[in-house]
Amino acid sequence: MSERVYLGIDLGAESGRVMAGRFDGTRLQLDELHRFANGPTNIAGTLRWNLVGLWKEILIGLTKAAERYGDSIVSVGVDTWGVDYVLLSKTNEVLGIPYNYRDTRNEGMMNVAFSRVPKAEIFAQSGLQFMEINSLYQLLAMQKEHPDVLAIVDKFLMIPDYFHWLLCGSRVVEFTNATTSQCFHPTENNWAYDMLNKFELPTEIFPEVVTPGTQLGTLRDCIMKETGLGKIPIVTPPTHDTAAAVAAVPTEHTGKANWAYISSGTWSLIGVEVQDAILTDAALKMNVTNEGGVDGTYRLLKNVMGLWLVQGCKRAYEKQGRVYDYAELTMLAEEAEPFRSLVDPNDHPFLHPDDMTVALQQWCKDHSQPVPETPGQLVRCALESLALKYRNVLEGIQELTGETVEVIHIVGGGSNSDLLNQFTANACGVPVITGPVEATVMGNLLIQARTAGEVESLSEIRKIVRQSTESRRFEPQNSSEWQTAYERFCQLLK
Ligand code: LRH
Repeated sequence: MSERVYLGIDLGAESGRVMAGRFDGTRLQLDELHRFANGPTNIAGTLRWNLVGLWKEILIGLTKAAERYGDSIVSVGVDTWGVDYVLLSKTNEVLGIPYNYRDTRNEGMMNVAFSRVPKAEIFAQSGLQFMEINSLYQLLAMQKEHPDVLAIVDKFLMIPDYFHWLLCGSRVVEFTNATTSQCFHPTENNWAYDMLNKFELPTEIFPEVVTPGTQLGTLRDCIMKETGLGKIPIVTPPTHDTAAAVAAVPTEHTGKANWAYISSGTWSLIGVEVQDAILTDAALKMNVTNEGGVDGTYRLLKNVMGLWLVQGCKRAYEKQGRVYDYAELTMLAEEAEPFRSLVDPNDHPFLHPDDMTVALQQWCKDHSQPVPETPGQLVRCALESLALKYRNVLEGIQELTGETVEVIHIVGGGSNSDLLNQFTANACGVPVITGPVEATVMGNLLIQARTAGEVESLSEIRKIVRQSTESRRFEPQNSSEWQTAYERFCQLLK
């Protein structure tokens, strides 16, 4: 079969890329066409996304795609992080500069929400873990601070949906990302209208929800002209990056929750794939989430703060003029004393501190532990704490499903950290299989290939990923030291 090319626009909180996937029917090979930086911009003390800047970079990437692959290009689709959104007026003007989920307007909004609709009811109608970053609390903050803007909103789109609108004019929300909003009902397969009404949010702004793999339209004429691309279809992938990554986990298991995944990057999303959302009291108590996946599956998972902790340390040192790359920080961590100090990575002070090193140090001080001083001590503290948190989350998830996890697949950029891979195997006591680093993009592209009729099923997608990439295996070591550390860690969790 001749090669066909799919384009994936993959935006992360730190960087974005336009990627091409060349598919020969058996293997998918990736080409990075254009990479660019991303991050929040401070606008009068608030954190916003520069979507116009990102769009400009995307157009550069699409132009390169047209130059390199021309008529072989089959379709294009966008994935990004979850929870954030764009509001459109009736005439498609963007209302307000879209917020970044770490903006402080969300602080305290969960408690405001619980005073209006009981927590258990919100969980029953959304199936989501309670995090102040969720779109629901962002919308409630907006209802409080900018009711005038909310009053003229015509459509709520999530970030990837907005880029799909830019590409082809569609005004729909894709299912997997809709489920990150905490506004989507986990069993009715529609927006949680009853709950939204109770919050007096305008329910008519929530558009039609489409499943991953839907063709949304074809490229706007003006973009064909600007980039040199043809009238290609816009096909929505699982637009939530984590959903796309989970679709591309190279597991051979099907149907059972006996394998876990960690989609590892700025966040670590750790969980299992289940066939239906788990909405029990125990799930509510554990504060786990049911996010939508491909083919009606659910991702029963929890957000762990992830490599954000290390990225924050790196940034803090840079501000002081001390520049380290990740390899150096990892080497220093490897040399540092084990289990000197541990933190709960999900504690609020780590969500958006001014200086991550100070936040980690303060936490250790507050919990009567030795204060990590050197870069090695700080990064070791972060990585060991992440691995221990993974175990803690997995124990809860196994209780909920009643199934034992036999292997953990780590995918995404974080799977490049061998130290964290080994710590994860040690802490959790099961083998870890790593890769692909590019799971999100692969999930994005292979769902497009399925829409084009080149791939049949989710298990075939995973087989193609196995055929296209190498994985590595880490066996658990030092089990008694990690057991002692875990007992100490559990004492530190609130
Ligand atoms: C990871 C991610 C995660 C969300 C967060 C906002 O990139 O999509 O799944 O919770 O960003």
